[in-house]
Amino acid sequence: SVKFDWQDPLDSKSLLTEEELAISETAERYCQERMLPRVLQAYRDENYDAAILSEMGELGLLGANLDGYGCAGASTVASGLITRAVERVDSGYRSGMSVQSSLVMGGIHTFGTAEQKDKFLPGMAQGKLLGAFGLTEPNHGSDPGSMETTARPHPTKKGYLLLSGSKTWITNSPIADVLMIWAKLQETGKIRGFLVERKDCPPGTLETPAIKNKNGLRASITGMIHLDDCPVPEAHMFPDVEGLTGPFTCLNSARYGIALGTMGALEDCIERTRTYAMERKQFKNNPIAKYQLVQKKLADAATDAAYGTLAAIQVGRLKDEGKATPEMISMIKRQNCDRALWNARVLQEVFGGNAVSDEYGIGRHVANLFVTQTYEGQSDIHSLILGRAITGLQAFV
Ligand code: TGC
Ligand code: FAD
Repeated sequence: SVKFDWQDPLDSKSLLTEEELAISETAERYCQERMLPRVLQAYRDENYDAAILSEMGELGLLGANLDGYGCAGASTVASGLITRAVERVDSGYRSGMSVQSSLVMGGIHTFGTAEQKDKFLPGMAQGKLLGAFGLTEPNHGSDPGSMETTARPHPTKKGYLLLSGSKTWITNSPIADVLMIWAKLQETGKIRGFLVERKDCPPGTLETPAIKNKNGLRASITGMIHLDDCPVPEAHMFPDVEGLTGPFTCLNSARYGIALGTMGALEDCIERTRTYAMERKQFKNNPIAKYQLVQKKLADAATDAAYGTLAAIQVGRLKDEGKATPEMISMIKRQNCDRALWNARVLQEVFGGNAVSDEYGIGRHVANLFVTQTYEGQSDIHSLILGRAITGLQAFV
């Protein structure tokens, strides 16, 4: 007879292919066996272990939905199942891989020349070459179209441009070998994408200081990027893409990964809360899991995780068929991040005073999930993207 499975209430597994199930299993095993044991200390020390990316590379988990260059060529849903496995452990670890896989590798794969792809993608797929994605600036976050970073022709060196400006809140920037920088061509004012290689930057032209003392996403490394007349060969500019379409196309993939990823974090919150509530006894030796108010919290969270997962699988399928719109991705990114954060905050209550101890893990997810609601388009910005699509009226300005 068919039984209700509280860990997969709407049987999302039945929608997955054999290959997707196998990739998901490999990712879950790696994350639980190799990542989970180090996350608490990493979070306490605010220390990102870059070896994680090379370990994931060895397992074929980076850029998994890309074809060629040592990538697995799997489906969009498969890549989302990997982010879900990683984010079940920690959103910061998922951040490190989202930037590598979706933003930087995905951008090079979509917009790069044959030479750029050959040069960067195989090393990035192995996690030996690390990437960062520089869009946000100190004065322009939700509105990247107003960016101030510029690229001007090199006055003396033919075939080179000079990049100047600052980017902030950039995941992986302090450790990245390749920095994808979005800047306006001084001549045209149009946004273009550049691949800056740290090893080729003369001293003083590229600085990437870490941003320390974060109160969320502490297992991920975040920093700034300062460019001071940093020379970059014209051959490292994406040849054809112009305007915000470039960075936003990369963001479509990364936002998709976050939508399924946050469901992993929420599922971990549910599992931790259920375990705790079954063991913790109050009032006549009853487990607190027996009380209706606690059960409602678990029911709400399990429902949101199940709905969010199904919606993300549907959008992933449409994406592979070329039928997904950016608004669909805004919808699942916004909804899944918001519901994961809301439920995690409510489930935290079940732990009573112990919620304050980092050993229970729930507080770490709550702090991380605030960040997921903020980056790659804050939820209210996604509301406005949806509102514009619904009414035809834009409310940004
Ligand atoms: P708008 O007029 O809407 O669009 C400008 C041009 O861009 C095109 N476009 C898209 N193309 C592909 N995919 C999308 N999702 C696209 N959205 C827009 C659009 O067609 C247009 O093209 P064209 O040819 O007509 O010029 O531009 P706007 O300036 O009015 O934009 C407004 C808004 C709010 C939608 C946009 O600026 C926005 O999404 N803001 C949020 C910023 C954001 O998401 N930043 C993310 C930074 S990266 C990051 O956070 C990484 S964290 C990673 C981690 O650690 O996991
Ligand atoms: P602001 O744009 O100043 O927004 C502040 C508030 O105002 C938000 O609530 C927003 O919704 C609201 N708001 C703004 N405009 C409007 C409007 N028109 N109507 C209504 N409300 C509005 N960026 C990168 O480029 N690469 C990265 O790798 C990266 N990694 C990150 C890692 C971390 C840990 C964090 C915290 C951020 C990262 N970001 C990265 C930056 C992130 O994308 C931005 O923080 C985000 O886009 C919001 O921009 P902002 O912080 O400047 O906020």
